[in-house]
This record gives sequence, C-alpha cells and structure tokens, in this order.
Amino acid sequence: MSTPSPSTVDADAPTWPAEFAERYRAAGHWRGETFGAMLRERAAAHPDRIAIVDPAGGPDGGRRAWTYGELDRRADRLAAGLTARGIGRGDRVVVQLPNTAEFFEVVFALFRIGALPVFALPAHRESEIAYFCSFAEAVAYVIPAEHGGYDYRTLAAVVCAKAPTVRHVLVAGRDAGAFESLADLPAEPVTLSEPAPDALAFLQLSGGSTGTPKLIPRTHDDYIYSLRGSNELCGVTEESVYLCVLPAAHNFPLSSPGTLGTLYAGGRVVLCPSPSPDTAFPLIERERVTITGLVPPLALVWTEAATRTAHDLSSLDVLLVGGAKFSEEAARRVAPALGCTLQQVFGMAEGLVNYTRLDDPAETIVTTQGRPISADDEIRIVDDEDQDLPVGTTGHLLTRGPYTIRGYWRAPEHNRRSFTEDGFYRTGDLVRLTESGHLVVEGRAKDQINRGGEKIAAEEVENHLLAHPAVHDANVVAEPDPYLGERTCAYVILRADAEPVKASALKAFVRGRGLAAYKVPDRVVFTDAFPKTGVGKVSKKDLRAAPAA
Ligand code: AMP
Ligand code: DBH
Repeated sequence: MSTPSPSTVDADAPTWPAEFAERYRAAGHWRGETFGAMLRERAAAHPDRIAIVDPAGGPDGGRRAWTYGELDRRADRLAAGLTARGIGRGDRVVVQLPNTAEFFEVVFALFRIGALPVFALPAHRESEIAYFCSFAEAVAYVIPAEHGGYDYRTLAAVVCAKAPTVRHVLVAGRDAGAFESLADLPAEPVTLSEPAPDALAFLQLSGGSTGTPKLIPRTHDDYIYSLRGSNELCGVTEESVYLCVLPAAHNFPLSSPGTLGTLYAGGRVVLCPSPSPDTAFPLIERERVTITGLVPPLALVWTEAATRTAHDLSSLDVLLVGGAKFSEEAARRVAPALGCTLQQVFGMAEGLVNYTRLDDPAETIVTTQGRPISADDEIRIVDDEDQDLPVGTTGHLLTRGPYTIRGYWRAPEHNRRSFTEDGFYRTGDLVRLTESGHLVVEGRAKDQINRGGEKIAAEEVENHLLAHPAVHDANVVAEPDPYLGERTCAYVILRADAEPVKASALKAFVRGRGLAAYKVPDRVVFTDAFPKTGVGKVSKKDLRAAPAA
C-alpha cells in the first residue's frame, strides 16, 4: 500500500485533527487507498470479470455488461475528455444520473482527475440543482438526456441561466440537444497523477433540516474505510452480486455496502432501473443477485410480492433495510417471505453506519437498528444539555469516528450548531442503547420529515410556501402514513386580505417552483393560528399531535 502523502484537504472542509488522523492510520482504517487506484488495481487483477450490469443500457435497450477492464478504460477515456474541457482537480461537478452504467464511468473519471462529484438525485429539479450548482460553484453538470419521462436537457437550460459557473452540460446518451454528449468528448489520453488519499473525493448530500441542503465532504481514506468495514459485516466478497435498487447516488446504495463496496470487493453490480418487484424479481433470478438494499416501504412491497412470485429468489442471501425506521412487525416477515437474512442498517451520509450482524440473534435483527461498523466509532447518548444518559435511556445521538465528517462543506456557522466543540456530529436522531450495545432509533429531534427514507427539511418547504402571495405563515411537519411511515403535512395561515386559495393550488405552486416532487406537501391544512410553546414559539410537537382532519 502506498504511503499517504501530506494532507491536501480542502480549506472549505473541516477535517480531523492530526492526532485522530494518526490514530486512524495507525489502526489500519485509513490505508492510503484512492478510488482511482482501487479501480486500476481491480482491473489489473481481474480485467475480464464483470463489474457492472446495466439491464437496459445496451444500444437496443438490451443488457449491457462492462468488465473491470472496460470500466477502467472508459474511466480513463472520459477523464481525458473532461480534462480536455478544462475540468481539473478540486473542481465541482454536479452529477445527476439514474441507475445506468454511465454513472460509474463518470464518477470514476472524476475520481481520477480529483474533481469532486456532487451527488444529486434524479428526482431533484430546478430549485435543488440550481442551488447545488451555485453553492458548489460547479463548473459542469452531468445529466441523462431523459429519464422517467422527464427531459433533463430542459432542466439544464434553466439551471445554466441561474448558475453561471456551469460551463459544461454533459449528456449521457446520444441526444445531447444543445449540449455535449459524453461520447463525443475528445479521447486523447492524458497523464493524471492520483489525488492524495486524504483529499476530498466527493460531496454527498445531506437530507438536511435547514432551508438549504448542506454538502458533505468525504475523503477517499474515510469512505473507503466505511466500504471495507461494510463489506466485512455484510459478507460482500468477489462472489457477491449487488442489486442497486435505490438511486445510485444516494449514500445507502453507494456505500452500505452498496455499489462501491461491491466494486471494492471485486464483485458484480447489477443496476435496477425501477424498484418494483416486477422489474427487480426477474433480475434477481437472471443475474443470481445475492444482496441488495431497500428503504422500509419497498421492503414491505417486496415482502408481500415474494409470497406470490413465480420467480426464483433463492440466490438472495441478504436484504439490507434502512434509511428510515423499519417496524418490528414488518421486519419479522422479511426472512420467511424472501428466504434471506434481514440486515437492518441505520446510516447517514455524514458518516456513522450501524448494522445488525448477520449472526445476531433473530430477535436483535428485528428489534434494533444495529451497532457501529468500527470499534473507533464513538457514540454518546445525551440529554438536552449534552449530559450523558444512562444505558437504556433515550436521548440525542452524538458521534465521532474514522468516517464521520467533522463539518459540512463551506458552512462554518451551521457547523458550530451541528458539531460539538470536540468534534461530535449531532445526528438529530433520538436513540437508545440496548444491553447488547445495539442502537434503537426512537425518534428525531431535527426539523425534518423522513418520507419512507427520503428526507425533507421542513424549513426548505416552508420557504417555498411563504413565497406564495396569499400565505401569511406556514409550518411543515410529519404525520403518520401506513406505507411511507411519515408523510408531509403543511399547516398554513392565509393572509386576511388574500383571495382564498385551495390546497391543490398551493401544492401546484410549490411544484411549479421547481422543487423535487417528493418534497411537495402530501396534505395542506389551513388554520387561523399555530399552537405555541411556553415562550411563544410555534410548537411543532403540538402541530404533529393535531388530529388528522
Ligand atoms: P442523511 O443525514 O440525510 O444521510 O439521513 C440520515 C438519517 O436517516 C439518519 O440520521 C436517520 O434520521 C435516518 N435513518 C437512516 N437509517 C435509519 C434507520 N434504519 N432507522 C431510522 N432512521 C434512519
Ligand atoms: O438514510 C441514510 O442516509 C442511510 C441509510 C442507510 C445511509 O446514508 C446509509 C445507510 O449509508
């Protein structure tokens, strides 16, 4: 393994104090690996082994499979093309690609250059993308031509008008319209030096709890450690076939153990174009999928569908479920229905990931959200005054460790609130510890809605509602939903002098402002006043408790 070069960590990203970095290196967590070199090594070791299967990515919409050798060559070729367009080390590139092979070609090309992918989701629209591009001062934006019936070239035109730093819109696929196709970039080989392992590799998105989403700076060293740890705990080896069902850019399917963990192990990644059992089950049968990850609502649908499917799901060993709390009743049904081991995962793009162990007692697997990957993950459960609570008491989860960030990217003020002085991340989750050292997620203190694993910052939606001329005030809270776990309810006070508006018109207004569809309130309730706390602040707790009208 190469010796790590001196720290090159970006001044925009708070990093680990030297004594922690030394400790994590000495413990063998940070091994000086980088993503670019990792792919190079795997391609040298087994060039002809399949790395990526894209079932609908072929020229005729048929199956396309790339070997490790081919992925490596493609990443080089694209790195050359991007370099020719002036994209260099440290530049930010917003990547908004669906579950297609190009996603991997693009991110490995950027890793090789040392440019930083900013991982947007296909569901994001003008509001989110223009913000990411402007805030990150992105020089390029990578899109599919279209996906799910939506034309991303139209979105890109709007984004470019709002975010002048974006010099290049690059389109995966042939129909680039006014923009440039990835396939048409120059292919003159270039020599690139590998970025330092402690340099930033990418910016991941936070579900957030504030008006604007925060960007999460992850380094090669720290992220690769989380992959190695995840592979060990999830049993991922070169024999594994991981089905990527959730959006590939999301931290869960990317790293827990996800596509990158699988590639690290030399296994095979199969991309699932849609999460429905109608698409996924035939793929599991045909590709002999061994492991996959789902959010709870999908796990419910799959469990139900598995009891009546004719497809052979016997290759499936492990189903990871996480992103939101999985109910114990639903968890109990997984193993019998799907004939595999359930593994609960409680993770966050900021770092800390907890897994139930494959050999944990069945009761632990269905009743807890697991325990941390690393012996060096430090966990504190505290009260409102940051005082440690006795084991078994529910409190705020704080964490610090070898793959948990010490601060968001370019957010010094927010960081003072989200991290303790000694570097613990305030997760905003309310948890308790069991005697066996497992965590149980009991709730949330952050102002967020967890809509079946999709996180929505209340303040972000409130700001969009407040932009409507008839809206005097708005508060967005979670309400229970039998399928999603939570859905979004917006309580709105209209201006006394305004023309009356309908709930449907307000939803359409928010959607029209270019917000991702999953953030549009599921329900809008008009009211005359909000419940207040003792000191006169709006009590979201009381709003949440309001009867569902
Ligand atoms: P983010 O910070 O946007 O990556 O979202 C991570 C958050 O998702 C965590 O802080 C939790 O609130 C939530 N989460 C993830 N996995 C689980 C789980 N298994 N159970 C309950 N909540 C979860
Ligand atoms: O919800 C998440 O962000 C999440 C869930 C499971 C995550 O980031 C992860 C595993 O790595």
